[in-house]
Formats: sequence, C-alpha cells, structure tokens
Amino acid sequence: MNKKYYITTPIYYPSANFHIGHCYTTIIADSLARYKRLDGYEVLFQTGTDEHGEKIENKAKEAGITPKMYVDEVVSNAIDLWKSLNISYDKFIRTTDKLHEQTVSKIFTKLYEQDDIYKGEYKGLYCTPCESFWTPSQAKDNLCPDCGRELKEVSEEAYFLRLSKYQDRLLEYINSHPDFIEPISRKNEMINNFIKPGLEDLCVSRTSFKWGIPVSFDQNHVIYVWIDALSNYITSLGYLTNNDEEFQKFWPADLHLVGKEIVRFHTIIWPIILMALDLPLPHQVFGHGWLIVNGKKLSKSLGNYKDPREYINKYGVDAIRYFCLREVPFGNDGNFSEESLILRTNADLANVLGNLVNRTIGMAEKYFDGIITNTKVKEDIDEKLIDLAISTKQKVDKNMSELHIADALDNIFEIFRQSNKYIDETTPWALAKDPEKNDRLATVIYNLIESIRFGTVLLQAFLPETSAKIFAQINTDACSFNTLDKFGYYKENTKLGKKEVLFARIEEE
Ligand code: ME8
Repeated sequence: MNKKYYITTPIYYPSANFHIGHCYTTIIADSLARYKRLDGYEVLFQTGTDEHGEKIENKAKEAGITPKMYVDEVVSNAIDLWKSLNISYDKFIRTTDKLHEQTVSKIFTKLYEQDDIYKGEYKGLYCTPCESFWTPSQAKDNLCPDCGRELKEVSEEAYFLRLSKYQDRLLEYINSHPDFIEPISRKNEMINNFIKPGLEDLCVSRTSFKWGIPVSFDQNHVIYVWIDALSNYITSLGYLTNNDEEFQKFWPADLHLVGKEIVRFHTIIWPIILMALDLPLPHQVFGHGWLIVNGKKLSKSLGNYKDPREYINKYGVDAIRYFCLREVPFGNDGNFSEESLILRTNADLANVLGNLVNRTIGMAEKYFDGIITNTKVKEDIDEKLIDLAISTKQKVDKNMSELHIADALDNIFEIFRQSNKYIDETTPWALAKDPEKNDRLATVIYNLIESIRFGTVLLQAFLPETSAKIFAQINTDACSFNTLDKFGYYKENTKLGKKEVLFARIEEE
C-alpha cells in the first residue's frame, strides 16, 4: 500500500519580525513530516506566506513601496528563518503565485455560479490587523475578541458566502468525525460559541482597498483574504487545473496544524468552502496553544520578542527545536523564557544525551582505541536495556499518532537515561581493571553504542543536526526505522568517528 501523508502549517503573514512563537508550529510540523518520511510514508509538507490584504497594503504604503515589492522583500525572511531551523518543507506556496491567484479566482466564480456566493451589502465591524469580520454581539465594547484592538465600522457592497446553508451539515460532520477537531476543548468552543448560536453568511469581498485577487466578474471587488489564504491547501496541488495529479493523490490533507486563534477559520469557513466545492474534508485540524511570555502572546506589536536567529546562534538550532517540542504539552499554552530554555537544554541535552555520548565514546577510545566489538558476554542486566530499546518505537508511534510530541520525546530520552544508568550499574572503569573482564567490557560498550544508535534513529525526526553528528561520531549508516526491530545492527569492528561535544552545559549569565 502506498502510504501518503499531507501535512500543512498555516501560511504566515510575511514579516520582518518573526518570533519564536511563529517557529513553534513549523518545528512541530517538521518533526511530524520527518517522522512520517522515516516511517515509509510519501509526505507532502507544505508551508508558505499569506501575502494579500489591507494590512500588507498599508505596510507597503508606509514604506513607500508597492505591496509586491514589500512582500518580495519580507518573504525571503521567512525562507531564511526556516532554513536556519532545518525545516524540511516540500512546498512553499505564496498567495501571490500566479497559479494560486488563478485557482482562487476560479473557486470564487464557481461558488458564485452555483449560488453559494451572492451579492449583498455589508454593514458591520472589521479588524484590520486580524483581517476578520465580527458581529456586534461577538465584539464587546467595539474591540476585536482575538487581539483586543479597536474595530472599524465598515459599510460596503459585498459578496457573501452562504455559511448558514451549511450549518447543520457542518455540525453533523463534526459530531460524526470525533477526530476532526483536536483538542476537544477547541471542538467544544467551535460548536458552542460559533456553530450552535447560528452561522451568519460571511462577507467574502472588499472594495475599500485593492491588494488582493480581483473577483473575475466584478473587478471593483477583491476576494476576502481568508478565502484566498485557506484555498492554498488545494491550489498548490493543481486543483481545477489540467495537472491535478498531486491533488488526486494528496487531498484530503491528513493534518492542518494551526494556532488556536485560527481554528475558527479552519473548522468553519474552510470545511464549508470544501463542502460547497463537493470535496472531502481534511482528516484533522489541530489547534495548538501559544508560546507566551509573562502571560502574554509573543507578538511584534507587543514588543516582547527577539529574532529567533539570535537564540539559534547562541544556543544551537536543536536546543530551540527541543524546547518547542518538549517543554509544552502540545495543545496547551506554554511559557517561553531564556531561563527555561537554558534549564531544558542543560537538563536533557547536556546532562542526559550529551553526557551519555561523550562518556561512551570516551570509554571506547580509552579501553579499545575506538574500535567496537561485540564479544557477546551477556549478563541479565543487559536485557532491560535491550528490551527498552526495542519496545520504544511502538510507544513513540502511538504518541506521534496522537500528537503527544513531548511524550514521544520522553520515550526516546528514556533510552538515553537508562543507558546512563547502565553505565553506573555496569561500572566499566572497574571492569577495565581486570584483564579477564575485557570481553565483558567490550559487550558493555557495544550495548551502549547500540542503544545510542537506537535512540538516535528515532531522534533524527526531531533533532536532525544533533542526530547527524551522533551518527558520524559512532560511525554508522544503520539509521533507518528498519533497523529498530532487533538489537545488533551496529556493525562489529567499526572504528568510531571523531569525538565532539554535542551540548556543553550553559552557564546562566
Ligand atoms: O494567522 N505561539 O498568520 P500568522 C504559538 N496568515 N504560535 C504562534 C504564536 C505564538 N506566540 N504567534 C503566532 C495567520 N503563532 C494567517 C494564517 S492559514 C490559511 C492563514 C502562530 O503569521 C499562529 O497561531 O499571524 C499561526 O498558526 C501561525 O503562527 C501563523 O500566524
């Protein structure tokens, strides 16, 4: 069977000021994509940039350049950031790509022709920074319920999408597909706060600015930026073109990973567009929490952020990746601070993993000139380590399929913790004193190297740079998931590579 996996992040508003919170979704999506690839899936991992709308038009005006010039400049910032984080996306879509623009225009026209979009007049409240419409009952004190900023009253001729027509079908779908919206708290919020009170038809065009995809049959209007943006998940696959092989293969998506504030768009507007287009819905939309600082969302406008590349340069890319993946139970909000980043790095990466690799290679060099042999002088104590190594993949699989990423990493680190314990229990330095125990010593070292290999094969989905370094140091190419079914793939008589410190303990300034 050909196993496929289509995973997406949101497409980001291009910005010169990405912060660590923006990296969060993408690092997690990257680890899921890498894990699935290693597990034999054909993976399509897509990210990109959301480049139209009033907000971008205003920013370009302030900078005295055209919107296209503005987005071209800042998109390279996103690409550079993803590169510095080792993000292995397969596709990067820009909503200013010609193909995307053409397909969004076709989608809008199709929905209009079949009367799912109609012309009317919009009077109401609009939040320009969030590009979202609100009804007076949703917006207390004229403030945006998402970002708290003041809403603008707008009144204009506009096109509307018939959300109300699909309300019952959507509710039925959500109820009959329990995994569609995760975690459950977000599902309940969508049902109780938005769907059950009644969906109003959504205004899907604007006339007060120009930077967007024009409505093909009414050029005064540009298409609402969220219709434009959400469609990226299918326009990139060639939907409504003659070349739609990827669409046939990969749609529906397996997972849309999104921040909690945009779950509403992905679980109400997007499914209704898909229903109207008679297309299947994605298997799952997962709404994760935010990285916060002192209780506040990290945000360029709140000024509480640093360029993530500063942290990467200071602590290394995998310290940042590890923090994002491990620190916060996925789904919840979590606090980010440099102190907690340092604590996490020291506790797990330096003290457990770095220390294990360093001690093991150090002993192999000291006692055997770095040549690893397996003399197979077994003792009972070995079984515990071997059983743990072999049984870990299954545990990690289960946690990954439930998106319990932090728990999956904890499973992997259990191998490293147990290996450190194994060193303390087998006391290689004592064995080294007795020539008769030389063969047992060789087995102990072999078991340690093989355990490190086991853990690292799994770890490479999460910390690719560190894993590559470990594979080089233990000098093995037994790196695939096929080498996790039995202990002993590590080749006998291998000479270790060059020893290198993986994570030095960080001393707090
Ligand atoms: O919403 N912690 O783009 P965006 C965790 N263009 N995640 C955070 C975060 C934080 N502090 N700050 C931002 C958009 N994010 C739209 C999406 S999709 C069709 C269109 C996450 O650049 C945020 O939750 O504002 C979202 O998932 C992603 O960064 C992009 O946010």
